[in-house]
Amino acid sequence: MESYLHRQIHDLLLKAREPVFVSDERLDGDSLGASLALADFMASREKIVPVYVASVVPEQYRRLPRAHQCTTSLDVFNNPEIDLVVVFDCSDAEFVRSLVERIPGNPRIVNIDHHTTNSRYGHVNQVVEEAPATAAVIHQFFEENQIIPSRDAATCLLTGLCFDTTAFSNAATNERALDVASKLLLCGARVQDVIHAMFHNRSVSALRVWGAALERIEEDQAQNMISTYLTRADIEENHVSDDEIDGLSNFLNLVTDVDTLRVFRETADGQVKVSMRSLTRDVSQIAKQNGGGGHKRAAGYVIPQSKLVCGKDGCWRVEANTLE
Ligand SMILES: [Mn+2]
Repeated sequence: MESYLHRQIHDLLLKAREPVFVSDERLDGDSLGASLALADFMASREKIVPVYVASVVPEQYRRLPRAHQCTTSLDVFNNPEIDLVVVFDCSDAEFVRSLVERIPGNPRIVNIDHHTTNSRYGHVNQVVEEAPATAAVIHQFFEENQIIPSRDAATCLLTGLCFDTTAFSNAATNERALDVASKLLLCGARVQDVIHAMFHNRSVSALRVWGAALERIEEDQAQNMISTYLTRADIEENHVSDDEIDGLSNFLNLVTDVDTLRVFRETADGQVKVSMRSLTRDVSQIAKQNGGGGHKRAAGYVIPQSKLVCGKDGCWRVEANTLE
């Protein structure tokens, strides 16, 4: 089935007159790397495809090949000629629907992903749950269609793979991840560019904010779980962006010896975002029950209209935001 779908997607891409690519709403190394690698393939076929991103490309990814093709402008959908929309690494059907309904025509939707919570919202759904990253699914697309990725495409795919596996260290790292990585290296993927994008991008201020989070870790020994908290004040007083805070849960997952961890963080729009990582629990179920999504071992959700409060006992909790 996967092979058939990869050939079908290849046909759709080559026949499309006005394709548009869409990266997941929560832009990360995988959603971006996967979409830019396929944008590179399209460029090799003389087609420059716009890649819609919901927020500006974070600084560390701006040097990725084809990053200049990303746009945050919703005007890109206001084109009746659009006949194909390819969505990368996105399990949120509602986000895709809100974008597609802006298109005056009736395009085909191709959904390429690896999240277990993906609802298969496309006309064509290439959702490979065992894949360590959407970038690995795109690599499979290249192989099935006998296309050798360019050096640029291989660099984008290796970025996605390294991001989702936290450089081959987390639970998503399977044999397939290492196999794909070795093939990408043979295609000339620039490892140093990938390492730079992944690790060499935290400011001292961001580390201070991480420090606050490390200091507040609460341990629940019975549950073999730790939790920590970051408020808006932590983030804003240190003048760091949300992009710089991302990665804290992956970092904790890399270095702690506990089974499960949760990072609670207040967002700019008055919600609390919860990121979870676990070695043995299926946290995607918890995320799903709370309206979020993700993978078995890495998932998250948001608690609407809420804030974080530290009680007199020194313990943090989530409280409903009341109108002041
Ligand atoms: Mn991914």
